[in-house]
Amino acid sequence: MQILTTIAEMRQARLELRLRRRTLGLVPTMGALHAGHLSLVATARAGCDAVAVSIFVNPTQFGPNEDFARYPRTFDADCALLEEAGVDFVFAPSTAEMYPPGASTYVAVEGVSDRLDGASRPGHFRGVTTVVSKLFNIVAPEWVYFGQKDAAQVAVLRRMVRDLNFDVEVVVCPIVRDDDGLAMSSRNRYLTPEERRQALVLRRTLCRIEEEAAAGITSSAVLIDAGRAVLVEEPKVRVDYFAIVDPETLVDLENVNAGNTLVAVAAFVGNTRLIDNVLI
Ligand code: PAJ
Repeated sequence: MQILTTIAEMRQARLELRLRRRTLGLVPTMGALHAGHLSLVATARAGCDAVAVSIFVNPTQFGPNEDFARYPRTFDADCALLEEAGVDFVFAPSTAEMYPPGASTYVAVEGVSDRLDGASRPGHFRGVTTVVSKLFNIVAPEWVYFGQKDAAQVAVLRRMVRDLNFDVEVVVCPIVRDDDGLAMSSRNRYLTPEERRQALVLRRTLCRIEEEAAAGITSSAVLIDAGRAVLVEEPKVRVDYFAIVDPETLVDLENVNAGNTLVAVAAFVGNTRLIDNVLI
């Protein structure tokens, strides 16, 4: 496995693959890797000749009062996991490599970037779409792998790929959970044992909605009420958003659209913001 820290090295590696007619899959990450990230890597490994994983804690997607400075950075452990997973390239540029002084160009997907996480975290998705565009230009993968865990991010990035005609196929992988049902996240390591227990209410809420929908309830308002009845079981969990939306536009749905409905929740457990979702 090669660890590349400059854009020039990454471009050279891509060029050599192309000369050998090898395809490349990219898994963008911010590191602090867990089994969720590794499931994306395994899917890429199965579908591409070569796999690149980027590790870059992207400052432009963090708000001024968010956790950029304390975001977990576990580079050596990440590389060990990626080596084990059969990854060919780790692209780990510095902040200055990605954003040289004076960098002032952004990619913004209007509308959809302002919903769900975009509504709570102004500017977040502009940072995501900018860095992912840059990664596409640098790594030039045939396939890129994202997790359904970040459902709003998937909607925004799919829209960007379509609108800007990026020559890359987006593959979305299912949410990986811990045994207790909590969706894996790099931020779970912020949780105290008590907060971790409280956080399980998010999964229980989504399961309740799934059950009610399976029983034939289609009204979003009725389903949200059923979900809220579960959420209040943990009064210390502060809901940020809880919505039933179209998975492509992230616009609220009055009624569940069988097979094409996203139920998404975000909440603060202590100071940690967690998200989870289910497609019904
Ligand atoms: P990060 O939070 O590190 O996540 C990297 C990828 O792993 C994302 O596509 C995310 O959806 C996926 N992922 C995280 N937890 C998962 C889980 N439990 N199951 C399945 N997939 C999971 O998302 C980002 O980084 C950044 O915004 C990035 C796209 C890298 C741009 O900076």
